[in-house]
Amino acid sequence: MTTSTTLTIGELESRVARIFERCGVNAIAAGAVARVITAGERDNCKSHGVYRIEGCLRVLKAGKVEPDVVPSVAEGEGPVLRADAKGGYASPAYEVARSYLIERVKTHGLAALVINDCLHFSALWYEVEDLARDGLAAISMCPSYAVMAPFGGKRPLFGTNPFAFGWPRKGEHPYVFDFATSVAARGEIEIYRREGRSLPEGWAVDAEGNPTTDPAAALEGAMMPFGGHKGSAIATMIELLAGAMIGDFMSSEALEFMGGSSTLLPRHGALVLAFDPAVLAKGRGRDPVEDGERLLESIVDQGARLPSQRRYEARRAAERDGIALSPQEIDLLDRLETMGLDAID
Ligand code: NDP
Ligand code: PYC
Repeated sequence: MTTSTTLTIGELESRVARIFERCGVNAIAAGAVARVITAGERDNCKSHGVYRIEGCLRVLKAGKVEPDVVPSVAEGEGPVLRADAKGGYASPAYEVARSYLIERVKTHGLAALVINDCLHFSALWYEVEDLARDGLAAISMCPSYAVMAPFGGKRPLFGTNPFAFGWPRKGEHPYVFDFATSVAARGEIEIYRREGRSLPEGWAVDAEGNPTTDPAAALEGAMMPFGGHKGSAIATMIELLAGAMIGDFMSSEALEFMGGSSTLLPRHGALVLAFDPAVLAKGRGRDPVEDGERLLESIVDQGARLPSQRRYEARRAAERDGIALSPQEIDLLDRLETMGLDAID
């Protein structure tokens, strides 16, 4: 019989931070990475929770992410804020830049945070929800590494290119959606492989371009965009805005940088756009957040659920009951904590 072990959110976060520090990551970065991974597990986003630790450390062992850098934010006053992650993980760069970003949005009504040269492994809802809690509307996007074919094609070109949006609400959790522009996140396919399950039809083609439901063949072949030509176009936009436009890698270059292997997490840039609704609606005599509220309530009134509702429910449960981890997950944490990078293949 398999019995799970329950940790509090704080206990899990401390364990994850200790693992990263044990592997040579400085305390600032280890704390930021632990927060985002723990938040993923807390909200039952399994593909970006504890599961991600091994991937993050594999890149570290391969020497493709810098463990001991402190991200910097370029000086200036304009609406474009540039953070240099210096080859480290993306989460510390976001944490270092967030208060500057909010200040710029308050000054200009809108601002863009450009993060360059980061190892991005996390769920994007984390940042847009955080900004929406400060009363801002926010959009976040990044390329990844070339594992997805364009609609009508069969060869990997785009990343799974996630896109997230956050909107502030009064007295409620922010409205947040966040999805990969592939049919599913790559992390999901890896979890199917690990669990020996077949993929649903239409998620991927194998290396010869034939449709496959075998996760291993899918990982060797190409994933498909969601929504056919529509997802493909959004993925293209993300390559352009959060790759070419910010002077950073697009997904094919990110894959090349990793030596062509999609077993390592990708290094590239990221773009976060934030808006102050009160400034953009100024002089119109309307409250955009209240107007938004009417829309969101009308969605729920029809019996539909809002995106992130599942996540917020999982969070409430985790805050009340803790986070249950499987024996395999606990074993992984134990091994990483005692052996550090020696526990990574
Ligand atoms: P999902 O398909 O699991 O979820 C997409 C969104 O739709 C979520 O906001 C989800 O909310 C919402 N949703 C799901 N079902 C419904 C429903 N019935 N009604 C209303 N809303 C619904 O996401 P993906 O698998 O595409 O992506 C998973 C994660 O992977 C994302 O967090 C993404 O950022 C991350 N990712 C990160 C990458 C990176 O490079 N860093 C690359 C690719 C993906 P809820 O969560 O509440 O179900
Ligand atoms: O799940 O597709 C994914 C992913 C790629 C990089 C980080 N997550």
